[in-house]
Amino acid sequence: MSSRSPTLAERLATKGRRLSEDGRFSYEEVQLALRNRGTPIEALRYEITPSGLHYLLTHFDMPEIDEGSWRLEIDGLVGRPLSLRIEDLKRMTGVTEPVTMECSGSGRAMVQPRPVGQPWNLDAVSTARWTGARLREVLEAAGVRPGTVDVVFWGADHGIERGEEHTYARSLALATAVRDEIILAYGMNGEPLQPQHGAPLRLVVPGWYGMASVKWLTRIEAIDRAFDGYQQYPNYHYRQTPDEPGVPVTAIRVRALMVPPGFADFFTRARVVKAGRTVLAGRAWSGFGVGIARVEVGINGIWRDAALGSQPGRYAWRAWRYEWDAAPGEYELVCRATDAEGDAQPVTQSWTVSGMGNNVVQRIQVLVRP
Ligand SMILES: Nc1nc2c(c(=O)[nH]1)N[C@H]1C(S)=C(S)[C@@H](COP(=O)(O)O)O[C@H]1N2
Ligand SMILES: [Mo]
Repeated sequence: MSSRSPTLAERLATKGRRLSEDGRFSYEEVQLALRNRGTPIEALRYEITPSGLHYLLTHFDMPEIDEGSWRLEIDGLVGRPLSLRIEDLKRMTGVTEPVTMECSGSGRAMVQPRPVGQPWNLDAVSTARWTGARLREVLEAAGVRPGTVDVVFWGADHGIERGEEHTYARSLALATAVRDEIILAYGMNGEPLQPQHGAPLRLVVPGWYGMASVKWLTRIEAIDRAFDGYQQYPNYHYRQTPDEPGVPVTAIRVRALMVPPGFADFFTRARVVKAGRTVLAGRAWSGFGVGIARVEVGINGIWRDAALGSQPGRYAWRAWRYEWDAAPGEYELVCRATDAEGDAQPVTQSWTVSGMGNNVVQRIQVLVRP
């Protein structure tokens, strides 16, 4: 039997997602982790994440866009196709909304066996104040025609993912696309949108996992069928086996995170806390604008309710805190959120082929010293 190593063309045509065989992180995963950074978990302190600390997830390269000649085309099943400049969008009714965005892959690095891909720990979540025009107003101006099923949002970035060459694009069903909260954003935290977050214009779909919020928008297309571009299908589906159709990834799943107390060990991130009164604090959120009903803190297996605090907007996270009288010893701290619809975070992790939607509780190892 002759064996030769695959050519580059063969490697680029490889489909499907691999599982890590030995649990070790590969060079490619480290490379992705460096390109797509998370928010340092202590930045949960800020109700609005400073822009430079907002997590990033870019599948391919940031595209090169000349903002002078850039246009947003609105076409397909519309009565009046439009070609808009940023100034045209700025003349429409402006909205600013704080939105918590989370990547559906957050938590993937903790899944066993681990699906190989962007190896997020728990750091792919941030909150920004997005400013822009309402998508609804733009769709009304273009006159979306009857028979429209999906509205497709085309980015400017192009590449190959698991053997499929495509331009990044996602769709929303028409009934979703016309919802008031969806923003065509040209501003972030009071400043112009930066290149890594999709300048000059991105979609922001509050309450959905981040993949829906298409960056570097160039075209909005109304079509008479369900869109089946790679990032819509097969990607972003929950599956137990690679061959099943799966369930689309949509709403952010309920989660609470805690700012790790005390100080860190550089390598393990384990914590050292001085005995006495210690404030445990963090933020909790859920998808589709569903509020947070409860946050519990587990201290070596004993659960207590945390106090809920401020929430800057319907689609943004909510603060919580708990005062812990820490006695010397070794602890595992856990936090768990329940939303207003009764969905609670699992204490043991779920598994999917893609490692998406893993909202298992965070666990922090703490040494309390006298
Ligand atoms: N055009 C385009 N839009 C995109 C992506 C992308 O790679 N290309 N990544 C998506 C994913 S998976 C996430 S989680 C969010 C991340 O947005 P951010 O990088 O501004 O935090 O953007 C989404 N929009
Ligand atoms: Mo994502």
